[in-house]
Amino acid sequence: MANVILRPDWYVRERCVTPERAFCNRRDFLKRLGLASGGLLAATLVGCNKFEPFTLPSNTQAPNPVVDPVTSATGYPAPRNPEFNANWRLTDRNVAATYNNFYEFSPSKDPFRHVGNFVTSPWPVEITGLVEKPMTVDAMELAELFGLEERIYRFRCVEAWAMIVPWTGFPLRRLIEKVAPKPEAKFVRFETFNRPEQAPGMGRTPNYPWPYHEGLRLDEAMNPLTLLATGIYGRPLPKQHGAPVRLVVPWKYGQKSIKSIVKVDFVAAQPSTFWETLAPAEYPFENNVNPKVPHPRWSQATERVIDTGDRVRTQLYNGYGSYVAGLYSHL
Ligand SMILES: Nc1nc2c(c(=O)[nH]1)N[C@H]1C(S)=C(S)[C@@H](COP(=O)(O)O)O[C@H]1N2
Ligand SMILES: [Mo]
Repeated sequence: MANVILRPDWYVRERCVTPERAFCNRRDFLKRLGLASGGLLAATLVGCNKFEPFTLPSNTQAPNPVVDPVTSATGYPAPRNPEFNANWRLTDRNVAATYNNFYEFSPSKDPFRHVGNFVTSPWPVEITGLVEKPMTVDAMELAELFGLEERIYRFRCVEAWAMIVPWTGFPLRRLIEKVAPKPEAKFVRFETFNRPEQAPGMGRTPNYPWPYHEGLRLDEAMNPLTLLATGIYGRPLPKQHGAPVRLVVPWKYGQKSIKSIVKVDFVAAQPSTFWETLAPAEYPFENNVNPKVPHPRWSQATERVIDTGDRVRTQLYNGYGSYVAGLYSHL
């Protein structure tokens, strides 16, 4: 994987393979972004068949209100873990911070416009359920308790877009070992905050099964790849990325990587998930990245890199088979 630099030979230019609809969706998105952000991110579009990536503002050193979180935190930047230091081209951080899924705030890709009233400190996280040593810890204390490191991971949404970003965090496994699960604990259930007054998307979809919730098998949660992330691009998470603490499970579709976690619950039976409850046929609990299993409404064979627009082949387990294939060898 270390030789996947800039444009490996399995890259195909997006215009060769992207369906018309994907182009037009992105064009709308760029148009909206360009109009409402007052030129913060300028997009250049030259016809429908050509895509120019974002032009960054020239003063990239100046604080950017979209991507720079207001809170200060210790431990940044964290040392990069050399095991996850592949020489991949990172996704532009401005693009990553303005193309998000966070339905509590917006069903479009623009949660960054709607997070203004979201309060992320103090932030108690309850770790509970079938454990010997339940605890409640503020997100600000996680760095001191568990340490922080940086890891560059591929990230793949079920909607067939992808990015490569440096997360700051620590293996969830460390937290699990600290609370000591009882033998009956077989799954871990995660829950997001429930504050419609701070999250305008919630009130607009009152029939959704809020708060957002997700789950992993205990062995998946214990896998060394599974991260609790508090930062991205060397800084604390901007709110739209799931401040102050989120999950990152890089071999599963992005919806498993639940944001702004308030509760981690160790349970005996497989928990429901937000998206599985909404559309069980489309979003099974396991949700592993697999190019051969199409979504009922689209192919998963390829994915679009969000900043360049390049279309690349999707890899089984998002390329992390050497870490996780053993979890599924019974299949
Ligand atoms: N609480 C919560 N977590 C969430 C979501 C959400 O809507 N609410 N969306 C998920 C989906 S579908 C994806 S692809 C990732 C997107 O993470 P990013 O916006 O930081 O790239 O967050 C996941 N975590
Ligand atoms: Mo997603």
